[in-house]
Amino acid sequence: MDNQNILIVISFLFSGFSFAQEDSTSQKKEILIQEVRIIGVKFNEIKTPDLQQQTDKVLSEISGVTLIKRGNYAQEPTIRGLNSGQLSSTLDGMHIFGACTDRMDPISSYVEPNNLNSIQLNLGPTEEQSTNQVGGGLNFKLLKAIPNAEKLFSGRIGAGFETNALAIQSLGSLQYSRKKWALSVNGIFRKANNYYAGNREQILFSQYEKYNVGGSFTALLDSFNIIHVDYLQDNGKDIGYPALTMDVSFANAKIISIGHEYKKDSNRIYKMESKVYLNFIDHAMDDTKRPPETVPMHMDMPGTSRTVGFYSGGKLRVSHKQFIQFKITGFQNDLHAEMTMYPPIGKEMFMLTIPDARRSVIGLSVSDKLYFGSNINLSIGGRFEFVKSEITTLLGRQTLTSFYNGNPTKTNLLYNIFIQFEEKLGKKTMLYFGIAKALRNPTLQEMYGFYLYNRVDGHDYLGNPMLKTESSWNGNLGMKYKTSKWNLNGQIYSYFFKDYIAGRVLADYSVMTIGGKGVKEYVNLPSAILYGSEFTLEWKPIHKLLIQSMNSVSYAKDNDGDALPFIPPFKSINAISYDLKETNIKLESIIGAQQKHV
Ligand SMILES: [Cu+2]
Repeated sequence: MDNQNILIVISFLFSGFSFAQEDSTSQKKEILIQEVRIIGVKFNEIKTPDLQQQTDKVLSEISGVTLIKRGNYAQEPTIRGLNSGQLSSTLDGMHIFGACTDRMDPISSYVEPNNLNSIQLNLGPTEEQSTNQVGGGLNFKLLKAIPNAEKLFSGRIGAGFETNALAIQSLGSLQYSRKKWALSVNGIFRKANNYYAGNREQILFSQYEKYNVGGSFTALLDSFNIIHVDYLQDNGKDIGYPALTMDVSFANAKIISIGHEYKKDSNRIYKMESKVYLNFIDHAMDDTKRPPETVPMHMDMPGTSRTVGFYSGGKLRVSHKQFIQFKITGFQNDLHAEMTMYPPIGKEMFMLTIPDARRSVIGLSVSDKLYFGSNINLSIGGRFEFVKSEITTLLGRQTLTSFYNGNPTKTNLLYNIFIQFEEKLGKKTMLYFGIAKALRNPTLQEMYGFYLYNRVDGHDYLGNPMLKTESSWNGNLGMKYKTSKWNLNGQIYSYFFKDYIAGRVLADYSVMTIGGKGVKEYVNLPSAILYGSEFTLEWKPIHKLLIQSMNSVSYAKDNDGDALPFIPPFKSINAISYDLKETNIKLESIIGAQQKHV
């Protein structure tokens, strides 16, 4: 380890007038969790009681998730090294796409633990999938207002301080709960200065400031029908990205949804859930705060992303040993990104970097869960999806003609299938394995992007409307062991890709970005392989003491034996925590090996 860093986090959370916890007598109520719950498919449930943490910190504690850091803000989650277009990120089932061309704004940067009830992780196709992806995804479940709570008013306030970056945060939430309806609001403010790396070196341009507010309204129409209206707004400003050549002047998200829920245990279709939603993301990069000698030419680079969508799905009980789950999802996403360059001499230059691209998706997922005896269960399912990608403006089509002359509108039919098997071997041990085939469409950036600079390899990327879908065969095998004191889980996995999407150098193109090494175009590589392993351990030697260890390693190469990008090497997170009445003390260490296969 080159860098060692000790960070002291002090946070206070007062929830003197706390929420009602659980009411098992009424089927109308749900369990409200003050902690953020992390639910991973095939993983154990972890609870993080500290709502002051950044969402990134919560994500970093999930086995299988690794974050790409470009600064102290908006880290990009990857799942087993699979990233960006290979994953789906949803908020309460809603599709949202970042507006940044440099991946500065993953969806996780627009939500706070204060907004959330739980985080779901899917490792590949599962019954929870809402779009076709090869690498699974994350779903952030929002906290909802609960009618008929124990107290009319309830809430909490908190404040925190971190020694590194002199970061402050303050948060609050309030719920007003009547018999038939409830309203809750929550908010958080964060501000941080530059942080210090391990050797007390100040990392310039790592500051940030943000506020986030959420509102939730719930109404019980009758004993079986519930209406939800949710609103979330996240405004970040003056955010530094020390790993990139530009910062962000603002990154704003507005997310609104109206949903309906139906639950009746005695019915064959015992659960139905539907939602319509709209979200808008507005992002602007900023190079004006950097020293002039590092900015050869000033540029304005704003971008927007707008998504409208819906979903509707339910659960059906065929018998007490067979359950069918189904869901229709549809959405339309519009991306626009532009760049204006101001050369020291001469006229300014304007261009579209994402030339008004639109994606429309409609798909159906169906899965069937079967129980054989009390020890074996089997899940089998699939998804079919129709995707249309197009350019919506004349200026956009003109931009595209500089590197592609065919018809930019492309349609695709995608599918995936999975089968997952679980068997209990005795009372304490469970064996599981599964196999899945998944397809994904190239992203709008991969299809239509125009000179999108990637700092990691120093190349400008050109989109390729002729890209084929990427496909993967994925297998996993694991074992769980659980007693009152021990909880162990080990798993191995592999992904065999066909038509893996990656950049290939275009030799006779000149760079747009000053200082760039060259231009790359997205192509389909014939094949690639990714494999790895995860191991988690929890040990509770005495009631209040918990020792945890999370370990993961992965390896990936393409058909030429070259490394795939962003694959995490060995990582180990070890923690010891102790409960002292109302106080929890936790010591944690994170160790990462060096990635030598690049
Ligand atoms: Cu950006």
